[in-house]
Amino acid sequence: MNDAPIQIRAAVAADESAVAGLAGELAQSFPFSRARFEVSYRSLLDTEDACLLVATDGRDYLGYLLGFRHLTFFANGLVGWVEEILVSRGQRGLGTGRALMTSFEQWAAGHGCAMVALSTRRAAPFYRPVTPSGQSMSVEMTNFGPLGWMTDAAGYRYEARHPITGQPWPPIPAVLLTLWADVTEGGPGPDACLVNLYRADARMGLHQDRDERDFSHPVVSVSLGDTAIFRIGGTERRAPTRSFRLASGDVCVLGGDARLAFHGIDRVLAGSSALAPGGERINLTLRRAL
Ligand code: MD3
Ligand code: FE
Repeated sequence: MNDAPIQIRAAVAADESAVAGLAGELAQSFPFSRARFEVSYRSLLDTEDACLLVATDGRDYLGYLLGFRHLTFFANGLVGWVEEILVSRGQRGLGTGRALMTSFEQWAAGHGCAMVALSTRRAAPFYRPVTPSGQSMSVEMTNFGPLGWMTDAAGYRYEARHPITGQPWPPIPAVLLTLWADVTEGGPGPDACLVNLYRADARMGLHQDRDERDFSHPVVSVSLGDTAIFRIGGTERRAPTRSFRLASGDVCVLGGDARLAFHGIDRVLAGSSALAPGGERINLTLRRAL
């Protein structure tokens, strides 16, 4: 293990073989062709609107990023687009991907781009869950982590796979694991992270979170995008409730007596944040399911 700092730089001709090795790791939809790679690599190095970055630790190649800038109507001009980003197996979770993205964001900003976007084709898509009573929820959901919360006709539970794609949930992002460690008092880390998406008129009725095995572990919630009107009461449904606003960036730790409190989202104030254009709120809840 080499813990030399990660270096990001523009790729040069001499990086060709190393990048070919990495690109072969990423290829899934099309069989990798070394001959075609060579032609593309050389052409990309001479393309003004292309940005090819390599990450190294001074000894090994850790990953690469291939991005472009192009004109659009929706952003009134140039946007940056990440076409390919790969961190070598065995080098993941160490910040290389973040460093590549940060460098590309700097390149894009310096080349007149209004924003940077990337494809999430293999990410776990949001879906609309159905309650055991057959009601479709207004909140859309997906999960990160070894386990994800879900509901369907068979009931509320944690599952290892996405109910629509059958794929394992993507890993919990490292920043969220760090956040959990920072705001909780030791104990095991989260094994599930429910992601709730509130678009126009979505809400969540008053409920308790009790599908986890051990209620002594807290739930940590992160709110992003539009502000929500959050309601929380006592451990009995009929107990009085109080309302709070949950704004973008707010983090709540629900532990102790609050862990089994009834709570819900009455409504979302559309347009209160510019984070998610078009009026959206995302809430992430980190949990220990097992
Ligand atoms: C209080 N989510 O996913 S987050 C949920 O904003 C959920 O999407 C809401 O309730 C949302 O189950 C509220 C704040 C929160 C999360 C978990 C709690 C409050 C909680 C668990 C126990 C008590
Ligand atoms: Fe809840």
